[in-house]
Amino acid sequence: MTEDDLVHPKLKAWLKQTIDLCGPDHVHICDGSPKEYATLMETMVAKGNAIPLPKRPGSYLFRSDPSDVARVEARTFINTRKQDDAGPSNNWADPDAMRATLRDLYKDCMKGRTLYVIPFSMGPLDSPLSRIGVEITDSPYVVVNMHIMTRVGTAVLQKLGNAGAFIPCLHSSGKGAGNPQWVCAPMDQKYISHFPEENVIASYGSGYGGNALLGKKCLALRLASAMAWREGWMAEHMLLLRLTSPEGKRYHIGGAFPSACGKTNLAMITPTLPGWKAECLGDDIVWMKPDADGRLWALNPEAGFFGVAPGTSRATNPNAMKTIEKNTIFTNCALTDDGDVWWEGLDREKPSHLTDWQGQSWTPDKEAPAAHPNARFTASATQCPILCQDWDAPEGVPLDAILFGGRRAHVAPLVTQALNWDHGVFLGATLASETTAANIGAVGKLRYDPMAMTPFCGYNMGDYFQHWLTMGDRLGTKAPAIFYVNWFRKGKDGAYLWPGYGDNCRVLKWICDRVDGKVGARETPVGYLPCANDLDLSGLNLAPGALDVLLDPGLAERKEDQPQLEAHLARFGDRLPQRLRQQAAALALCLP
Ligand code: GTP
Ligand code: SPV
Ligand code: MN
Repeated sequence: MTEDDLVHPKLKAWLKQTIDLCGPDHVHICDGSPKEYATLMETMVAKGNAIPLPKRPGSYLFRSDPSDVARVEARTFINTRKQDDAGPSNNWADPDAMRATLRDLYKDCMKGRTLYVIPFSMGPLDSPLSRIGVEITDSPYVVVNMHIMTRVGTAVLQKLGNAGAFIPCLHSSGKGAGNPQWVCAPMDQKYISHFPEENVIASYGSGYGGNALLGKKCLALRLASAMAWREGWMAEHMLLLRLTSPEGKRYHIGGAFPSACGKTNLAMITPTLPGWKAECLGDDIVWMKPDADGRLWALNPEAGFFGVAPGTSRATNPNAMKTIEKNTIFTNCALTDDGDVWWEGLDREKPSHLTDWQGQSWTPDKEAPAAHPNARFTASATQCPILCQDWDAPEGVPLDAILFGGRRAHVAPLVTQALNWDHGVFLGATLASETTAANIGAVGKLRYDPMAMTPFCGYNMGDYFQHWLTMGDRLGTKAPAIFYVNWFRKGKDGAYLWPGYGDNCRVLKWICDRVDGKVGARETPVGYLPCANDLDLSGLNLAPGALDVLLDPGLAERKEDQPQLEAHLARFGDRLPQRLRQQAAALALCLP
């Protein structure tokens, strides 16, 4: 297929304009076929960009430039006409000024390269919730990743016809001659730019993950959250799973945790409690819409997993390990001498010799990790052994519970249930978590990350809070129950108090039983907490005293946190809903 075969006048015009601006040598319209994927991989192997992994059929390792290893929140922009509409949690730029800046950068940026046109759908093609995007990129690495992460190809163009709506997503790795293995621009020239008022994305200068695979965070979260606000649905940074009890009752649970805080792991959980069965529907993004009866239906718009490699092992996440046995793209993992990938926390002894993520010889005496902490795998959802058969049902699945959670060494208990929807929104709005390597910046620093959406909300977060409240009003008694979880509480010795992973099903069981009104809890100012004997801890050996800490509402510590919490909420000024002010005031009154 060539440009001339395109029948959509708007798409054709945008492509022509982009060719004129970026000046590529060739143009390739992607059909999404396995042959296209294989050909691109062969070319990248020939150039030394992709390293075939003989131990894993159809799998390849890529190494990024050492400066381009994660999302770049500091270079991510929401361009609205009024700055206040982007809100205090986003970097803002005037749309016209941003367009001018980008035009200069994009000018002839694809000289000597091929321009790829990727028609893709977020969500199954037959779903009313789905949205179509077209990504133009000069990175073949992006093309192969998009093949896995989204639904790419000719069927998408057919659905578009000659008048269908699509979201233009322009990406270039940037001019820089620098690293022949991985092109990218210097930090101050990277722009991950969003125009929510026009539904346009423009990304320049980074080839990594969410900066470059524009269907993911840029479309399915930043633009989609703004669309959802305008149109009465929700786009959230959530995993989605189905849990079936020993009695055969199904529960659908969505969970919003910040980046690298456990969504993929919970989405693929292997429950340690006998009789409980988990099935994965999605690990990063959920789109949700209420039906006429007031139930909230949830759908994963992606088609693959772009998961954190370090920490993934047969012990912690056997389902992910099976998912990535073949046909997987690995980025910034270490390479073993016999041609397999390796990372810190993999269920094996440290090899005596590796090639690290930067291509250097590595031995265990080295201090630096062999894999980058944000090393990732890209694998098709269909390879997950516990993928739920309804994962691509066009209407989604009805949601029973929503979890918020983060990485918090102190304060936050193992689990609390919100007292009601408003209180749940308050728990989400005050989610605090220690930062991770998923963004370029400080790691381990506590920050407020409302609903795990700080980097992904495409509009004023005060309005976003109001949207959550409004959705609750609409859902009424059918609204999912809201919980706050923390797998990461630490003891005095700095070790995790809770085993996590498969044992998190003990918390999920309590959650399901709460949804059914079957199990006890005690009411505290921060929500309903299980009493020790409300949790099924059979067969678990917690350290002495650990449970007391895990189930402590942490009121004294919260008192210390109160000034920061108030400052966090105050940032949203008069866009902070009155109902959340009331929640904060109610909590303050209850603290010692
Ligand atoms: P993004 O893809 O960045 O959005 O991350 P995510 O939320 O999907 O996080 P993921 O499940 O990949 O987990 C990130 C890291 O946290 C990995 O190193 C995991 O091993 C670790 N982790 C996940 N769940 C648990 C848990 O229950 N307990 C502990 N201690 N660590 C966990
Ligand atoms: C995250 O950072 O939340 C991710 C990885 O899921 S990325 O796609 O790079 O955003
Ligand atoms: Mn994520």
